[in-house]
Parts: sequence; C-alpha cells; structure tokens
Amino acid sequence: TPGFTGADLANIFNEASLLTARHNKKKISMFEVEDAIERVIAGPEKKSRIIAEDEKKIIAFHEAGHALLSHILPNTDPIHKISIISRGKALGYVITLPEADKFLKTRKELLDNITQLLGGRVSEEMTFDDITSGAQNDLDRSTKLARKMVTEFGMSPKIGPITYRMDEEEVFLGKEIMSRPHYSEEIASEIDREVSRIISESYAKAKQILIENKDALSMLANNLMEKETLSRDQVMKMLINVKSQKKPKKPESVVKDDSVK
Ligand code: NHX
Ligand code: ZN
Repeated sequence: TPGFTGADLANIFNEASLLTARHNKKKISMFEVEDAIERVIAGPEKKSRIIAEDEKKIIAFHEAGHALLSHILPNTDPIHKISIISRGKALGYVITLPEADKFLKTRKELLDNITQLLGGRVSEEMTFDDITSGAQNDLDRSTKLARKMVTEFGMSPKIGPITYRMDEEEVFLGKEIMSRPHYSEEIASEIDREVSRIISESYAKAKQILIENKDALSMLANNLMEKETLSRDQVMKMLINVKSQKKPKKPESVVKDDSVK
C-alpha cells in the first residue's frame, strides 16, 4: 500500500474487521484485507446493479483501453486489478498502484498518466461507432492534471516556470468564485490553449498506441467480459506478447541502515 496515509490504513483495517465479522470468522485474513483495500479506493461493490450485455461490452472495452495503456506506457504504475463489477459510482475500473512510496511526479509520468486516463474514451471511440457519457470522471481528472502542469508545476514550455494560481487565502475563504485571477486575459487564453494542446496530444498518443495494439485490446476486453475481474498476474500472462515501453526492473536496491554510524 505505498502512498496510502495512516488514516487510509486505519480505514482499511476497520473495513477488514467488519468484513471478517460478516463472514463469521475470528481472524482477519488477506482475503478481507484485499477486499477492504478496494472498498477504500473505489467504494463498495454493487453487484445488484444489472448491466445489459451491450453496456457490459462498452465497459469492458473502456477499461481494457486504460489497462493496455498502463501496460505499454513507460512511466505509469503497474496494474493491480481490472474489474467490470460496479463499485461506488464506477461501472468499471482499473486500479494501478505505485511500487514504492513516491513524493514527486515527473513531467513524463504526468503526461503518461493523462494519456492512460484518456485511453478509456479512445477505446470506446475506436471500437464502437459512438462514445458515452461515462468518461466524464476520466476527462475531469486528465484536464485537472494538464492544468496543474501548466499553472502550478511550470511544465509548459510556452508558459514557462511561472505559477498562475489563486491566492491560497482566497481559495480557503471560497472567494475565488467572485475574485478575478491575478493575470491577464492574454495569459488566461494561453493557459487554456496549453491545456488543450496537452490533452489533444495525449489523446492522439493514446489512439496511436491502441490502434497499433487493436488485437490485444479486443482480447483483453473479451477476457474481461468473460471473467469480470482480472488480477495483475492474469493481465501479465495475457499481455505477455505485447511489448511494454517500461524499463526492465532493476534488482532490489540495498537499503542503507542509518542506525549504523
Ligand atoms: C452513471 N456511472 O452515472 C453511471 C452509473 C465509462 C464504463 N450514469 O472511467 O463508471 O457513467 O475507467 C468517481 C469515480 C461519475 C466519480 C468514478 C463520477 C464515474 C468509470 C460516471 C466507466 N472507469 N462512469 C471509469 C463510469 C457512470 C462517473 C465518478 C465516477 C464507464 C466509468 C460513471
Ligand atoms: Zn475510465
């Protein structure tokens, strides 16, 4: 659970103990902990939601799009699980988890993250003659990331290493609704154009990769329709012939013991 806070972990074990009691068991096992982790990340499972076969196909292709990009792109976290069983607000989801605690995100990681988020919509667009409202959360998250890269992380070559944020105090007081931003209309348009450029370039990249791997996309989606959830190992086996752009993993680095002087 790298990246989780202490509160997340407390929440997970609270959920796990409730699930254990519900299963009439006396000891929490990894089964309950796994389930609790997913509940905390994505909300409770909603098995009662009945999904028609044609929608199930859309959901499967959408999730397969995200998953295939996570597998291929060089700077994304590895896949933990893919599911088309509803959880919380989502009809389907891909969980990716970092391999270790990380405090920084590089420009390449942010761009690949945006590309992966757009992969669900791209897969829908490629596969069906239409697109759905379901991608709204993905679009929201990718747009927010792109805007942060431009206005907070100084990662747009056009805008440069400058931040364009609302005053912390004004945001805190909820005044940003009325107050004007502290920059000109020209800058505002330039920011909007940069955000739009990042999104359209990432979308094109996602599309190119998924078109090049159309067969793997269908294979993954069909497997998902059949099995409904796929674990990391199952995904790895299925995509063994799909070349990933990730660097091969280095052997475990030796942890230095700072208690030894
Ligand atoms: C609805 N939900 O609202 C239905 C129930 C495109 C296959 N009519 O992107 O489930 O359409 O990769 C947090 C998390 C809204 C807040 C997810 C707010 C999802 C989820 C809309 C899959 N998986 N979309 C996804 C999805 C939807 C939604 C959210 C949220 C779909 C997509 C929700
Ligand atoms: Zn999605």
